Amino acid sequence: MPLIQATRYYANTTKNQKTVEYTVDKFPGYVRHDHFKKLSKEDVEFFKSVVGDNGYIYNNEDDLFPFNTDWMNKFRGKSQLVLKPKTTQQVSDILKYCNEQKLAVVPQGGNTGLVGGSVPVFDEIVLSLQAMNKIRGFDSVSGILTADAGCVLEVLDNWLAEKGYMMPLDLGAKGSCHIGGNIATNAGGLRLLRYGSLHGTVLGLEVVLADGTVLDNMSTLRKDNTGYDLKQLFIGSEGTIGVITGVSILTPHRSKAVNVAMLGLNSFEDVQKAFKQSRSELSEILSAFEFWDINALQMFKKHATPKAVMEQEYPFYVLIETSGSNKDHDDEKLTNYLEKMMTDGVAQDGVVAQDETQIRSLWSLREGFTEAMGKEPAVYKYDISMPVNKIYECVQDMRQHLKDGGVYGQEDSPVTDVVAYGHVGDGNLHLNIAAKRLDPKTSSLIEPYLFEWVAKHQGSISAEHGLGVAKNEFLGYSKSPVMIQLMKTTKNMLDPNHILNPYKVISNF
Ligand code: FAD
Ligand code: 2HG
Ligand code: ZN
Repeated sequence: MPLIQATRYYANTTKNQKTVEYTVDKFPGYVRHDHFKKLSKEDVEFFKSVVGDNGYIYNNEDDLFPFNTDWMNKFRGKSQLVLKPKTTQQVSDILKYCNEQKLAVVPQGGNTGLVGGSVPVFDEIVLSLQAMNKIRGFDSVSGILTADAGCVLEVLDNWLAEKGYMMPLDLGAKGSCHIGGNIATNAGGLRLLRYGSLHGTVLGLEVVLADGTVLDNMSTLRKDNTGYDLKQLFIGSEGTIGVITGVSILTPHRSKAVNVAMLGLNSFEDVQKAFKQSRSELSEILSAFEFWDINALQMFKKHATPKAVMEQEYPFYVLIETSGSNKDHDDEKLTNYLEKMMTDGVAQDGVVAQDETQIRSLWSLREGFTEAMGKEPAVYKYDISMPVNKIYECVQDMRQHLKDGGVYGQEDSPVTDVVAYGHVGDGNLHLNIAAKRLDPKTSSLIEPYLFEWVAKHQGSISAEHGLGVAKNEFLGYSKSPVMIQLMKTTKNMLDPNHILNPYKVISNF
């Protein structure tokens, strides 16, 4: 099975200040909480005394723009101040002051979040962790890494590679996202199937609470059953109850043998068969099982230099990665599996990467869909989880629903495509609806229809990206009233003045 070489896809992510609308203009309905103070010159003077002359950006529209605008160019705030503390003590001094003065704050990592959680809605101060980027320590026996929260995921992974270890998570945004941001969003990514969620791999956290208190829970223990596991609260809390400043994380050994294959299939039924079989045949060496549909491939080709990785096109594709310690053993297992898939008629075609460059090429196709979608005039982005056998039913149902609603299927329809990709192994679908523009009719056809569908099938309205401002009002589709009340009680207890990331996750108190 030869690989037809794919070229790496680099997107143009240059943001254009003039064309990105403010969140409050685009999505009217937000009201600035009037108990928040407006930033004064005296406040800025105080912050300068904490972070020094190079630790802030104030009142400079151009320099503030990248911190005010999210990765998708969909959400834009109006902050006049970005703070870049270098130490946990500085974060503590900043939050203590903000809490006393009732100044609202948005913690920000690499700003790659996809639900508008990392940028202000109004004039909240941006607290960027980018200057807190030091590795604190590494135990090469246990594989436990301690680091500042602002370390970039890929930088950590490359650093660990030299020691024969790797980060237990990987995602397309690895070159920009921070480990603190990953933890704050409880990011899943491409290898959750193998290494599990951050709720398992994070061993300890250092968190600065809203009033400036430093919660030092930088445990490097794998076992510790002494009461409540407080760090878990902050994993996936999206900057609403504390600022993560330090991380202790368990890292696995880097696999000596990595193989990547891609299959072309005729149906989602076949995708499921291929997945089921991969679990039994590849078992302990299976490290990723990803899927996408033909629409995703075509979207990629529309925005990137065309690259045919297979001569013919198929309705579905899967990317399978194995990671093990014995190349011959893994090659044999993968070959047997692929041959079985072909002879059983489950797969119609397949390619296997022959070297590291080809492995990267296949992965960059899978990782490139988000950037390709980002080049469409408008995208309705959903990240849902459900039983695996429902994943494509959901996509087909949405296509039909949008056609029935008169917004999809005709030359002049506002919706141009309904694209699906995701992490099959995690029951996680990324449903992306491309449109000529965001319009109220299409929005009201999709929401809450999709969330009702997901809830009916015992799914989650946000599998891995979080709620931010994009999904917060729909929390009730995935959490019961009792759970939401407990979340509110927790928020009120840890951040009584609601200064941390207001308007996100839980909108009303
Ligand atoms: P930001 O975007 O800066 O912030 C995200 C949220 O976390 C915000 O609410 C912010 O307030 C909060 N936050 C950030 N840092 C801290 C901190 N130190 N303390 C407290 N709160 C903080 N996600 C997945 O789960 N799986 C994927 O496969 C995946 N792939 C992606 C691919 C691309 C191309 C892109 C652009 C995004 C992808 N994402 C994916 C989205 C994902 O949530 C993020 O990329 C990542 O986890 C966010 O990290 P960040 O440092 O950029 O955080
Ligand atoms: C992925 O798995 C990311 O590629 C992004 O979670 C998903 O673009 C998306 O919707
Ligand atoms: Zn994903």
